[in-house]
Amino acid sequence: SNNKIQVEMNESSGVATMKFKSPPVNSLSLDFLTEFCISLEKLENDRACRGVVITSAIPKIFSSGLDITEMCGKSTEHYAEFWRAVQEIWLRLYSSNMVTLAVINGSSPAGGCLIALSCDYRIMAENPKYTIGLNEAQLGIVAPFWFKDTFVSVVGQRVAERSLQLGSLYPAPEALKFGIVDELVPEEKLQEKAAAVMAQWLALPDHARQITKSMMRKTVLDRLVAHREEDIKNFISFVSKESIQKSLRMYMEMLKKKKS
Ligand code: CO8
Repeated sequence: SNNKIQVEMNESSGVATMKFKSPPVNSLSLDFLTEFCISLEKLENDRACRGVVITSAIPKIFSSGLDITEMCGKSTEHYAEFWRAVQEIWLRLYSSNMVTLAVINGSSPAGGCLIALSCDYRIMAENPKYTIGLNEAQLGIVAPFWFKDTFVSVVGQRVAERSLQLGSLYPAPEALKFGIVDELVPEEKLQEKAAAVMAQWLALPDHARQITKSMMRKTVLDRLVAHREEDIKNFISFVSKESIQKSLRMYMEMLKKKKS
């Protein structure tokens, strides 16, 4: 499948726009993550592309995070393949040489929040109905150390510690207050603002910005690279526990009930 993410390249500005379009909620399935990786790699290798805007083509939702069905009732081999893909997209995005800008035009829980946190800058639609955060604890699961590291590097130890323990999902105004996002903009102004922010970041020479970025992010990246196989093993043993399977099933049930 090759249609879950739309990529448009603006040759004159050197900025690509990546739009998530995987109904109903842009959940990060194995297929989605694979396509995301390929799209990102293509842009990374395109010398004409200096920046990428990551946003959603689905109203009200940026991304609902990892596809929970990929973590329920599957084989050990499947869990390993899925988790490797989650690691891969984070490693690529967090270490990207391009300027990465998250334009968060809807709710962005858990893995969706991780994608946004991994960018260089975040602007969010000014709508208190849209929430963002690492809510893993609410599902009875634990955000992996590199989710935590990424979060700490954006908001600091105290906000990360409290938010992770409570699994807090913050409405946009609170997300701004706690530094999870950098700016709020009325939804209809998001594109205009994104172009202005990109222009500001691209006004500098690439090499100085790239070296600075990699200096800032190296420790956090190296920690996963050094423990990648161990992290996959941990994920498999955690997600295979009957108690965790039960928590995930109950959470999916809760989502379905909330509907009616
Ligand atoms: N995965 C799979 N299916 C999902 C997910 C998801 N993350 N989110 C929603 N869906 C499904 C719903 O079950 C529903 O299915 P159906 O139509 O069959 O009933 C459909 O998508 C539409 O969902 P909603 O009706 O809930 O749509 P709304 O527009 O009302 O709400 C939300 C959208 C806000 C995104 C809402 O669906 C929601 O809160 N989803 C759950 C988000 C969430 O908590 N994600 C966490 C995933 S875990 C993660 O990303 C990190 C895990 C780290 C690993 C830890 C080690 C084990």
